[in-house]
Amino acid sequence: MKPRLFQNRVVPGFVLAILACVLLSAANEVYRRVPQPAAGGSANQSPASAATMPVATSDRMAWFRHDKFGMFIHWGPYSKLAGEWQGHRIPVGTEAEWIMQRFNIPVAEYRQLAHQFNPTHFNPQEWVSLAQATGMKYIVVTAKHHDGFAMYRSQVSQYNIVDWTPFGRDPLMELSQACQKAGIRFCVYYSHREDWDHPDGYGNNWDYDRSKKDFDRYLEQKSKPQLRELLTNYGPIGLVWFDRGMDTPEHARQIVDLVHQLQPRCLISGRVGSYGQELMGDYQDMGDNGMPTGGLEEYWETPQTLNTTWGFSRFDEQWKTPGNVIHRLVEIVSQGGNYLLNVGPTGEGVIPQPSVERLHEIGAWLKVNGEAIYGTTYGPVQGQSFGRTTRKGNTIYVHVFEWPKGALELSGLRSRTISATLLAGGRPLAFKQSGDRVWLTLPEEAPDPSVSVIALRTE
Ligand code: FHN
Repeated sequence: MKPRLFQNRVVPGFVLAILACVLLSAANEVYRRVPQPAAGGSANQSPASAATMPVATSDRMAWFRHDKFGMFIHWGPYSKLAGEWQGHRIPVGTEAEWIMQRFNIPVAEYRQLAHQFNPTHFNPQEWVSLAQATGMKYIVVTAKHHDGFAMYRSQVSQYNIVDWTPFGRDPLMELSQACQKAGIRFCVYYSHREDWDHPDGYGNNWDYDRSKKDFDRYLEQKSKPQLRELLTNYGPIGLVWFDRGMDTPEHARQIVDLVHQLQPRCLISGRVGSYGQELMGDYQDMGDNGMPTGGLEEYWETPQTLNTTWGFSRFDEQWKTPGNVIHRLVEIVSQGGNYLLNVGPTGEGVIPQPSVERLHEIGAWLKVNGEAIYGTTYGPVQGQSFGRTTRKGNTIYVHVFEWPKGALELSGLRSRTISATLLAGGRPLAFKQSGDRVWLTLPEEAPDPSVSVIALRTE
């Protein structure tokens, strides 16, 4: 039986329905019909005719399998609040992007706050260069989070960064172009079910009366048309990161079909909907910050924070160390997974300095040891106390967490070792092999304080 990783969180509900009618009609005003994309699309779009062409899953997954490491970006009007609203603080350890829901901020008020969102320091090239310097190969940016605010130019609703804020720029367009130029895969997060702004969206039961919601209306008025815009106007999209599942398999199927119709090569995250044994997306997502426990048979990914929140909080200083992140990366990749590591830019559009510093250190490690990560598969030798292994062709990469004194013993090898080399510095190591056991002679000092890697070329 295939393991299932998706965890759908239970949402706390508070019903404050006093303003529901007023807000319902006000919010409806800004949702309007969007012109359908013309068949064929523009030069950088997937042609509509390609929609009918099946693309083999393994072919579509090739980049995902190879790339291993991506940058998650949670950014929206909540970033400006930075974890505090009217003196109420989001406790450290919980998500600052949930501030609207946590304090039941009325839609009308949150909309006013969003009016003031003006990230004038946003520089897409800087973000993309940082991702590159970190060794990240794809970027997943929030096009719309649960607060319902579109971080791109949307004709579906004026409630978007171009029409609603003094900023007036389309950061997703700028990021997609910067990504394309740099050779980084551009991907979007889209909250397809949860929407606290739309009267029929899931999750806001403090402004809107749950019993009056028509979820299909939300899907047709907002979720699907906005996805259509994203998949039509922003060039090739590597994957759409859906979150928190869907109410029914039928609705999830509609979303999947829509993506496939517009961009057949685009991948779909597992959280689009998962029903018993049926995975509707292309790969599994673990729970937030989840680490594998072994035995995973499918393509999978784990989204993780660098401190404890996704969206920016000025109170959260609980940063993971670069060493911890490198350990996680190795652990994840040694079990065949991908690591999607989050940054939460500020309301001004700046990635916080503690994140930048950590990412540079991780990037420095990957510069030396990247061949033991990218394009590798499960390690052939699992469950070793000293560290982990990955494999590419006939090379086994031994990632040493605990550097032993003098020699390292490795058991469970099925082939003869031809050479052993430290990736840091390229120094060859003496070794002996007997059956499935290899003894490697090590220098006294670990070349890397976090994880040192030895490449074993085998027959
Ligand atoms: O509710 C979201 C949360 O804000 C964040 O986007 C994470 C990222 O994996 N996903 C949801 C919770 O699982």
